[in-house]
Amino acid sequence: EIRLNQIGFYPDGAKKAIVPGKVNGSFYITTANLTDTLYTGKLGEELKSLHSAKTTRVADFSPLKAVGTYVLVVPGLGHSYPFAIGQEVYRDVAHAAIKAFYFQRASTDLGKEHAGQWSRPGGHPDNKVLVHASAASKGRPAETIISSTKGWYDAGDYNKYIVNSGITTATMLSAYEDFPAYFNTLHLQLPESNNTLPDLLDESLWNLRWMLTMQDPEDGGVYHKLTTPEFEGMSTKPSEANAPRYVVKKSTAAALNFAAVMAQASRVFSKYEKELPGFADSSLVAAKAAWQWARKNPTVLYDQPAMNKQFNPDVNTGAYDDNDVSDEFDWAAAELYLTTKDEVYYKAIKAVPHKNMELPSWGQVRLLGYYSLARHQQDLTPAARKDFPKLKAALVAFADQLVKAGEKTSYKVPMGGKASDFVWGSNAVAGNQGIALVQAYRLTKDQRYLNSALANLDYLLGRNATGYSFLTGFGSKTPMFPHHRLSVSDEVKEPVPGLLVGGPNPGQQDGCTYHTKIADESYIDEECSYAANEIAINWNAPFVYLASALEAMKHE
Ligand code: 9MR
Repeated sequence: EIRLNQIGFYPDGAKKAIVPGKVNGSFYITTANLTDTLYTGKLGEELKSLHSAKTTRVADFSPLKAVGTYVLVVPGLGHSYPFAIGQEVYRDVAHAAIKAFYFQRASTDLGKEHAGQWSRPGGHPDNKVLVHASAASKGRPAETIISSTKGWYDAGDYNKYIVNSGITTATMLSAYEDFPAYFNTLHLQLPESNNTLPDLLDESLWNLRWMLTMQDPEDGGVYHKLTTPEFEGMSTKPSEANAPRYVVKKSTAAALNFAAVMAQASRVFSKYEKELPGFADSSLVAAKAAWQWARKNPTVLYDQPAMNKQFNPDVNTGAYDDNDVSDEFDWAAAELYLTTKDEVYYKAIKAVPHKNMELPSWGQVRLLGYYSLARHQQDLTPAARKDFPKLKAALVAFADQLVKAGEKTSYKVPMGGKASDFVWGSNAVAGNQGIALVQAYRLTKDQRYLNSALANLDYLLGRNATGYSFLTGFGSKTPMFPHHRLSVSDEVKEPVPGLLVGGPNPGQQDGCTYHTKIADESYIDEECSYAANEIAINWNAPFVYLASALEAMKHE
């Protein structure tokens, strides 16, 4: 019943655990074998928040700074899982969350030396993919065979979706742009680790190379996804999956998402011309062509049921259907502007800042462009420089709301401040809030933002109503049965490590048996549960950003 970050805490960082409101009095931090008491504290006042069923109290032991492994003891309740206090305490989770992308790679064997017990023969070569009737063009009529290899599997399924892999890749590239020194020395045991590119960029390239194949060279349009018509069986191994794969319908969202990511990639990889000759240039050409296509086709929304009425075969996999692409336009324009410095793109952004400041998610990407403008604030041209003070104020105000929310939740974390935080993939909400807070910290150097970001990492690693550390393989109580075909179909008991499950979601769209409807407890560790216990690349990436940012800033 004691909820805390099951990995641990920085010596000089805040250290809080949450206990049920029913207990009161003193608490103790002792050595893991319970023999020596290092700290005694008093539990805080009883807390109740809107979206939580139980009352809580905080056990704050921030003054304890000695490096070691401990437990927290509450008389009458028992003791917590062991946790560490140490420098670089999130190093391993940060590394594992990036390495998880390697495990998600399509079209390749994973060798023992890189994947350990999760090594596996490759699957989904995707060198013979069919053009779906919905995606046919003059140069590529229906059933044309194209090659579209590599990329990451999206989630627990084996399909590849541009919109979702776009925000994911952008989040990884943004982590690199914000903390290059940290990532330049990071070594992850990837097949490419011996080349001169940083491992994070090598991993990102695996998906960028795939994304580039998703553009129709004839007109610059971008297919929405590459997929089997139906999801494959839960126990199908990649090497045994042989259902035909299609590229499906070009969409405005896919084109803009692609344009944004390719523009950012061009910027990032321009420093690696020697290693990747021509890559930065061709990425920018591709980005511009996709942007032009979207300008000519601004309202081609992805509507799967409507598509299925018109074209064969029916496609019933993830839709990533977004009815409003105005934020995608803004994001693509911002990235193209920053890479080219051409104000034509900047002027294509509707208003900076827009009144709709929404937390990033696969369908809501406006702030990604704002973060990029902020990280390149030194290089802005006059039009953008003029808007920047207002943009900065808006980003800081956005983070202020999160800090405020964190003062009111019963877990004292920004996550859960609003009922709508507990959506499908709520753990990505926590991660993306963390990114917004890190951005505000970078703009202000105000420690409150960093403390709140860290509180959300605490949430993800155990300081939450479920008591789970949501990253597979890390923590004492951690998901063992994610809705993840790679983990289900292999012979290994432990799931693939470093993957963030979706998290509490009272929507319960999977129809599995949950124990409760209460928002922050609506989670089960069962394979059945794709609405709370699937893993997904767009949930992992904000975790990568958040954990890496905290580690990186330790060294700044
Ligand atoms: O993450 C997506 C979530 O926001 C949507 O509500 C949900 C239903 O459309 O789909 C989720 O994405 C899934 C995708 O469609 C297919 N691969 C697995 C994804 C994670 O569950």
